[in-house]
Amino acid sequence: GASERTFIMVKPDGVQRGLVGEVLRRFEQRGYKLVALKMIHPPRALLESHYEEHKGKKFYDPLLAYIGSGPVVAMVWEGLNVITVGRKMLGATDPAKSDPGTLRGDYGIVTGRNIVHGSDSESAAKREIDLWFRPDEVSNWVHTAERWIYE
Ligand code: YYY
Ligand code: MG
Repeated sequence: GASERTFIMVKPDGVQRGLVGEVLRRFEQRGYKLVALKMIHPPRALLESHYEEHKGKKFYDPLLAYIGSGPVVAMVWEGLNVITVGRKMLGATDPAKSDPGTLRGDYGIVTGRNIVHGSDSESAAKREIDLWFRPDEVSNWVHTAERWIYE
């Protein structure tokens, strides 16, 4: 929908490689509205909850070690179809299968260092936003450029 929201996170490799600005720039310049943003070194319990669907898989332990290895930049973006379009802007889970022009396709090489996370469905987006942000950390500001972005 028009005021759909998604959870996007620059992973520790993206932070270390100086890609925070690049991720922000792409969503901002596309026309999406940034409604929440913070840097956080995620505690283990938060990551267990965030990645609960992957518990028991062979990549689960390395995944939690990787995402817990340093600060991440967590954000919430709002706009028309931002969940689906955001996933397209990220590219495929495996950067080798991501098209050039996507974040993972431009900056990543392997799945285990794929720079950025994005919610994959409406239910995941809601769950992840509620997990990472308190309601008072999300800003309901008026995006005055909206009339030049939407018809
Ligand atoms: O949603 P997305 O991040 O694109 O992929 P998921 O299948 O949800 O996996 C989450 C995360 O786990 C992925 O971004 C990297 C890591 N991972 C992995 O290291 N190896 C795999 N075979 C699959 C996923
Ligand atoms: Mg996923």
